Amino acid sequence: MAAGLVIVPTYNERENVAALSRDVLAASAEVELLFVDDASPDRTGELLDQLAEQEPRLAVLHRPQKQGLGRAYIAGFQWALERTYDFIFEMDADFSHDPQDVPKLLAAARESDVVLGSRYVNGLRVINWPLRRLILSRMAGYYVKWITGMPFTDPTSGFRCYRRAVLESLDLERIGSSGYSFQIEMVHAAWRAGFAVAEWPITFEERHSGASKMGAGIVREALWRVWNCWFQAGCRRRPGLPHPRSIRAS
Ligand SMILES: Nc1nc2c(ncn2[C@@H]2O[C@H](COP(=O)(O)OP(=O)(O)OP(=O)(O)O)[C@@H](O)[C@H]2O)c(=O)[nH]1
Ligand SMILES: [Mg+2]
Repeated sequence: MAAGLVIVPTYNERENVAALSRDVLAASAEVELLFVDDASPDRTGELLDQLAEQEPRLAVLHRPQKQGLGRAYIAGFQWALERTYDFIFEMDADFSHDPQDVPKLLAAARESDVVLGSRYVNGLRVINWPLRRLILSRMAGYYVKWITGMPFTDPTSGFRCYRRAVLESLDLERIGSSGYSFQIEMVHAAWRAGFAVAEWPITFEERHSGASKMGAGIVREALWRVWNCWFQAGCRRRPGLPHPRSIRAS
């Protein structure tokens, strides 16, 4: 079995999945792919089943209804932990994340517990995004830093890699977010537990095709979830002591 599993949640991504899976699997021989589809009305799930029949490095998890990105990832993480993968990635289906970055994140994850693909570390690398999306994303980063104390520039990034020990150690059932704030909650849980989190520069591009699922509800959820993170951390704004299973402890 490969060292890494790239988990890609999908909802109406029919135009993207074939090319994405081809490019990710070609970019790194060390990873396999898991798509988690929430019964997409455009029948992305059926197409994925056809792709999986032809490609042994590709698997599909079907869920009966749309339950948000967070729930899809938790199901994907559990699937990964039932197998032997050491590095577990999150990645969007819409080509906002460059498949060529997968081996780079994997290399960085060998030196850290969590690697966040960051659009804003050492400069700004976002292509074709409307200004209001960019402002929202940057504001989210500052808001998270201000409330939780986490020093990362891009805590909402959806392109990242976790070392297996991190996902095994966190109580995944306690991660309550369904939308974007899932990304914030996950990195906060790892940081608070004392895992080493690194940021790795990535270039992010507006989706090539298909529609965004971003909406006001996702922003509202993130606004209060960040306060909830802080509260659950005992109102502390510091990282935890190094976790015994952290790479720093070995
Ligand atoms: N399984 C599943 N996947 C989802 C759900 N919502 C979003 N996704 C997937 O999560 C990834 C990110 O969603 P996007 O719609 O690209 O959201 P976004 O990146 O914030 O929006 P854009 O920047 O406009 O693309 C994509 O691969 C989506 O197909 C969901 O409820 N269930
Ligand atoms: Mg997107």
